Parts: sequence; C-alpha cells; structure tokens
Amino acid sequence: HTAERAAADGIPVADVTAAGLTATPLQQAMDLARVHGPAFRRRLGDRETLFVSSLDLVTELADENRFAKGVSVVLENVREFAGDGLFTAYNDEPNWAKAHEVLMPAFALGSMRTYHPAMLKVARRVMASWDRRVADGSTLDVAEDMTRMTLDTIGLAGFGFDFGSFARDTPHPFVESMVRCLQWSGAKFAREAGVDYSAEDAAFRADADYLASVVDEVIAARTASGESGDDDLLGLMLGSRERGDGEQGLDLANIRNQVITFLIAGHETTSGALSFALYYLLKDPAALRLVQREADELWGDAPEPDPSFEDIARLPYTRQVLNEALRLWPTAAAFTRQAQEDILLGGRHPLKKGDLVTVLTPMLHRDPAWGDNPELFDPSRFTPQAEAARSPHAYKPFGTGERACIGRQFALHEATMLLALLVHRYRLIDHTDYRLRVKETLTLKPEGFTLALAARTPAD
Ligand code: MNH
Repeated sequence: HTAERAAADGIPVADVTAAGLTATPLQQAMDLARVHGPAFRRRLGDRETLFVSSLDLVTELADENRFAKGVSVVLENVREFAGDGLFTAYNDEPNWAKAHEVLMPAFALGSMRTYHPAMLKVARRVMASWDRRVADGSTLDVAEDMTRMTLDTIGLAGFGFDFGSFARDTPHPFVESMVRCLQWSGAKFAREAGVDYSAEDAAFRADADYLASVVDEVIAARTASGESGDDDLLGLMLGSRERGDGEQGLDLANIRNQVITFLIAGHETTSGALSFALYYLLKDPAALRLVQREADELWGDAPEPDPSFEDIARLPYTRQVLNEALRLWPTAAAFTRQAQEDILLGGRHPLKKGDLVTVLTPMLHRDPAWGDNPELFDPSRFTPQAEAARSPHAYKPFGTGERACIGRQFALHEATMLLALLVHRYRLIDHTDYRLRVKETLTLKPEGFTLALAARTPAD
C-alpha cells in the first residue's frame, strides 16, 4: 500500500491510502521508518505527516528555542472533548500557563507523599482481587486490571472520587466511552471524501457527553461534601477561584476540561506501562528474580507488607524495569513539535515556521544509540551509569520541554509500588504461552494478555 517517491527536499514520501491504513497505524509507521529511515513523510489523501525518529534529529526538535509542542491533527480532535485542558491546550492559550501554575505544586516530587496512601489503598484492591483469583483458579486480563487500578488511583488521589472498578465485573463505562473517543480522534484524519460519517460523529458526541457527565459527578461530589480537598487536584483548581482576584482563578469551563484531561491522561498510559512491564517480567525470569529480590529485601516474607513513601525510592531496579518497558513500548507513542521559525532540519530538510513534525518515540528508542540489540529487553540500560553515558534526548516516553508530562513522578511512584507488591506476592504463570500483540487506541497496550496466578511462598 505504500510507494516511495523522491521529494524535492530529499525526505522519502510513503503513500498510504485510507484503505491501506491498518488498525495499528503507529506500528505501521514504525515499519515505514524501518524501510525509509529516520525521517519520512506519510502521505494520506492531501495530508502529509513528517515522522522523525533519530537521536540527532530529535535532539534538534527538543531545542525549546526553535521548536515547541505542536497540537497535531489528532490532538485537534481530542480537543473536541478535552478542550483547553493541559494536554491539548495551545502554547499561547492563556489557560495553559494559568493551569500549569496552579497544578505544578501538585506534581512536585514531595507531593507524591500526599498521594501515597490512595495509591496503596488501590494497590491493596488489586491484591484482594488477585487473591480471589488464586483461590478460585481463574485467570485475569492484565491490561483490564491495570486500567481498573490506575483509574481508581487518579480518581481517589486527584479528585477524592471512587470509581470502584474492582467491585465491577466489567470496566467502568468511563473507560469504554473514553476509548471510543480516543479511537474516533485517531481515525478521523483518515476519512475519505464522499463517505457519510454522521453515525460515527453522533456516537462520538454521545460518548463525549457521557464523559462530561462523569466530570459533573466528580465536581458535584466534592461540592456536596463541603470539603475543600485542600491539596488534591480538584481542591487546588477550585481553590484558585476563591483565592484569586478573578485574574488568577481558573474558570469553571477550564476546570471541567482539566478534570477530563486528568481522568484520561492520569490513567490510560500508566496502565499500559504496567501491563508491558508485567509482560516483560513474565518472559524474563532473571529480571523477575531481581525485582523479587529487591522487594524481598524491603518487605521480607511479610504477608501484608506496608510500603512507606520512602520505600518506593528503594526499588531502583523495579523502576529500571518500568523505564525499559517504556523504552520498547512508550505507551503515548508519538508527540508533535512545531517549528518556531524557518529551519533547515538536520542541515537539509527545510521547515517553514509553523510546520509540524511528529516524533515516533518507539523508533527513537531503537536508535543505534541504544546499541546493537535495541529489541532486547534489558533493564541494565537504566543504571545511573548507563543513563549518565547517554544523551538525555535518546529517551522521551514523557515528551520533552515545557509541555512534557506533568504526571511523570505520579505514574512512576504508583507503578513502581504496584509492580513490586505484585511480584512480591504472586507467581506469574504464562498459561497461554502469550505472544505480544500491541493494541492501539491512540495509546498502546498488550492485547489479549492474560495471566494465571499462584501465591508465592518464601521458597519461590
Ligand atoms: Mn502524561 C503530557 C506520557 C502519565 C498527565 N504525558 C504527556 C506527554 C507525554 C506523556 C508523552 C507529552 C505529550 C505531547 O508532547 O504532546 N504520561 C505519559 C506516560 C505516562 C503518563 C507515558 C505514564 C507512564 N500523565 C501521566 C499521569 C498524569 C499525566 C499519571 C496525571 C496524573 N501528561 C499529563 C498532562 C500532560 C501530559 C496533564 C500535559 C502537560 C502539559 O502540556 O502541560
């Protein structure tokens, strides 16, 4: 479905017809990069996307003087339901700077101490659910359970709102509506002329309305409780209205956009990261042993360990495993940069001010800078020494610059704790001899990945 033609600027062009676009467009773009190299344009109809994935080009794109975050066509579509929330705001939209300032304190490393109890509470829900699996011998869908866990965590830690996902047999309807909204956003750019998409759009509208109704419920629960919520995300945003002189406070429409943004950005990608990490541990007994040893050193064979906030910094290898899982499958797999002036990228590809360039993160993470065997899962790539020896631009799972992920510490604290607790307590059993398939719904997750469990005993 693709054909190359020499472009005037020397960048290969891959033609993809709408029919030739697969259900996994990100992995298709990775394949195109394998064929065409680290800079190519994907042309679909009258739209061209420039994909870039080498360390030297991404190093240039990370220069905040010459490039800034770009709101891609896909993010424009996400704006249909997340509006001017932090993730989808334009750089020069005043609400971005306002909200960034109000919310930054909530994401400083020290703030994780505040969220730790909620994270631990939800981690215990996972273990209570997995204990039942051990008892009745049933298997579990990993991505589904990780999504239950991360949704409940952002709900409780950020908003004091309980989605109660582990009390349900099926995922919370918020998740299903969100996934359909993300899919709609991702598919819209490939629409064909003359086709009627009104049914898709109506279904999208219904899902977006439902997401908005959940936001109303979250805010109403806070208002009804009469509590300020002090330093959680909702408390900070609502408080900014009272403290501010009207200038500083966030308006209600923006707060609603932030709530929906955080409910989505705050759980979807962390869930995928945990799922990939469990997959790699399942397939790598040596790495699994090292994670178990680290957890055992902290918690011995205590049946109900009580991890402290400080414990999480004492799990460096567990964190290396997460970093390495996010190298191979960065769950938010692309981000877009926008030229702030006319630029000759890489000394030979002319860009006009305003042009968009999309970084294909999984291919950046397979650049030769990663050595001869980039497909190999190897957490030792993230020892402090190895990290110090490598360019900071070789690894961008959380994006780059001022608009990089605000929730990075939140995600890593939550995920490191859960991963360590799970391998400390359970044996993971590969009952299907699972072969990795990566599902794309704008973000990435292992598809059809199920596990059987057994209790771990001190001898294991
Ligand atoms: Mn997160 C931005 C990846 C967890 C909230 N996040 C980004 C970007 C990437 C990203 C990449 C930059 C996108 C761009 O440049 O267009 N985020 C992740 C990954 C994880 C993650 C891989 C987990 C693993 N993110 C989280 C969590 C939260 C969160 C957890 C909230 C609690 N992320 C955000 C917000 C932004 C963002 C908000 C937008 C920040 C801004 O532009 O100001």
